[in-house]
Amino acid sequence: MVLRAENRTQLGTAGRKLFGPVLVLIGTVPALGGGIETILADRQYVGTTLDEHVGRAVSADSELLAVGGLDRQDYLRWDSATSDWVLTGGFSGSSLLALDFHDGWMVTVRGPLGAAFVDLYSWFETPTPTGLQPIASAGDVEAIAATSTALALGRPSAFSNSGRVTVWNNNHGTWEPGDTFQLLNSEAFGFAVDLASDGSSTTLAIGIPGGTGESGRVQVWRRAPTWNLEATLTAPGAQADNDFGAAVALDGPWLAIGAPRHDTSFPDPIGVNAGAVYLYRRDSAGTWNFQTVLVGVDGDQFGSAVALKLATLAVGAPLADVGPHPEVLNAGRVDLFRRQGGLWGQIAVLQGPEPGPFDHLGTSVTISPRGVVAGAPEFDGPVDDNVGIVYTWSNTVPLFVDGFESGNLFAWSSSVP
Ligand SMILES: [Ca+2]
Ligand SMILES: [Ca+2]
Ligand SMILES: [Ca+2]
Repeated sequence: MVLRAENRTQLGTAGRKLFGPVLVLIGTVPALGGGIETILADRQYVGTTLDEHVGRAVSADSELLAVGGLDRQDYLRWDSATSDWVLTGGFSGSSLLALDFHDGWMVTVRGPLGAAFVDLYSWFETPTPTGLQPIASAGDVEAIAATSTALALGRPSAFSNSGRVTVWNNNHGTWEPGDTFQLLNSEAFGFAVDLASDGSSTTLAIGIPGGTGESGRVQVWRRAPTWNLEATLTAPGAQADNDFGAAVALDGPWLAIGAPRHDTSFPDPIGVNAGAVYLYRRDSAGTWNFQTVLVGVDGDQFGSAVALKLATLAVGAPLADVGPHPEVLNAGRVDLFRRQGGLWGQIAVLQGPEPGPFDHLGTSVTISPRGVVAGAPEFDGPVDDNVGIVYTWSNTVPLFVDGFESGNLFAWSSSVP
């Protein structure tokens, strides 16, 4: 089964655009209905200075939104009194490579170029260093994932043509170095990582998009209680230079893998680097089975970023042209899919209110119970270029999900505040 990412876009009335280091409410989001609709962002958070590239990285849960730029990291906290995100802290003078936040723990990579280090925080009212950092001291961490019990750091260029992924474990509040994963003679090992924990086991996905002329792979490891390689996945009909594994996202038994340089012969006969996202599902025997593939259109690089949570998949296509009249070149977009009965279908296209050429929306994307968040790090401000911007689309993620996979999204077995 092949589902095509719908390319139809329809811009509505442009929202009010304000600039400055505040999260600005710019509109309201319509309720989700049937069919594919275009949803414009309801809030935006804009960079302020030249080449700040705000939105290179984003991470969020229900209480905290973390925004990364080239020389800046900002943290916004959900204020239930005003029902809005409020800026509560940040860092500057650092070159952020990646960040993630989970279950009260936040890990960021920052530091001057060439000497980045990893910071680990517990988060209550303010970001509080644990006193254990830096937990890595190298300028080569490019991917991170975090849960309350484990961290994974991807260092794809750490060791020439090999790369490494290191795991740190939370031992009753003390973070300790754990196992190291490495694959010799494999380019870009650890370019993307994700972790999922279900209490008794931890799953680690390692993206290996490969080098020139190679097709990518993804390793899936499971710790219960020792690490076991459950699968090495390649795209069905794998092509060279598809970058399969450039983005990975785990959620329960589901794994989404981005291949942003996948070429399509259909629907576009010259769909060079249209991009694709492959979905796999783990069965009770521990086998990861290919389920479906979602594809972009010519040059979109659909699948450059993926987020998977709450039966929802958000896919960044940063080189998508959005329009319709005339199309804005490489403004980028985010496509939103929902799972129902084990099948995935597109429900929405997410855009900013005023897409600009080469904004690259969808370079980063994350899913919070409060909605989808995505970055357009080459967005131009009124004065300076490439200040970057982060958008939120509230109420685009279901609060209630059937955790037993029956497919009935309205029969809830868990709730997320
Ligand atoms: Ca290609
Ligand atoms: Ca394009
Ligand atoms: Ca720009």
